[in-house]
Amino acid sequence: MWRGSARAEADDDREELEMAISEIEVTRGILEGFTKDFLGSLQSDVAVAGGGPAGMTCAYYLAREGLNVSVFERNLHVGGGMWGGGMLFPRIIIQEAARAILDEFGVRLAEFKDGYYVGDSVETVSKVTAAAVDAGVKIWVGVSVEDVLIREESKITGVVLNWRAVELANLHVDPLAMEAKVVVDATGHDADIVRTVARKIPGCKLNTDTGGVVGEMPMWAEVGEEVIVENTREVYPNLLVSGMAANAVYGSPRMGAIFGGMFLSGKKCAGLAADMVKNI
Ligand code: 48F
Repeated sequence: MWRGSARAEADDDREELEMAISEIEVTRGILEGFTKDFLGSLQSDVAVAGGGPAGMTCAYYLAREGLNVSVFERNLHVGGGMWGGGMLFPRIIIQEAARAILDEFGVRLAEFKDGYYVGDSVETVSKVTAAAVDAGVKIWVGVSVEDVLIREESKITGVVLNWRAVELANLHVDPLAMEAKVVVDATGHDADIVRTVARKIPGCKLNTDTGGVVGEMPMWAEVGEEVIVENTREVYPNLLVSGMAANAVYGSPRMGAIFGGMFLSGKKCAGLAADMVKNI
């Protein structure tokens, strides 16, 4: 019965497919669609570097408030460290404190021990991504944030972008730039953007105990999760740090495949960024 109706539908689809197809129109659609969206993001409220759990959560809450927010992800997919779960077992662990955020994304979690929940990595990435896109986040994949825009008063005013493919091929190609009132470093363990700022701005003093990037400590999940929200801060004028990058910058431990802190950090970061945008 089902197979029969599926076949009938497939026949209908095939008939509908019988139209003249122009490669030029395919090309036009891609270029025009991309250019329109790219121009719409040229002067945004918040630019988020990194599309892992922290960056995507941050972007989602900002877009939900009606802000213009872009996520730049150097891979061809968002999700960061979620896909691989723990040691390639595609499951992530969430603790009670972060459950409400995952519920908001519609991710199904199973409690396997008091306060510990397990979620499917693929489902989590997919639903977080869908929620972010539906909220209005613009996601740019295959794009690396290679630098920041800086102005006299030592403020970060945007991001400098290039294709990841250009980076990998080691080609000498000058980048393009996008303006943003606030930039978020959600690049994970590398804390790529904060490190770039520390390296390139003469006499740069970050808002850390040492004035520089302290560096990540070895794994201690309980402490890492406890301090990550506090570490989610403005580390340099107009530059916030979220997720594992926050622990790396402030010298706190990593935590492995427990992800609650990443979502909580992303949500806190959205609140900080929204306040900063309002006050600019
Ligand atoms: O690594 P990632 O998932 O960071 P996160 O959101 O979450 C950390 C967890 O995945 C895990 C953990 C759980 O306890 O410790 O590691 O803090 O996502 C960071 C994303 O940033 C991208 C990178 O490809 C990854 O998807 N990224 C890194 N540098 C750049 C970048 C860059 N310069 N430009 C664009 N994307």
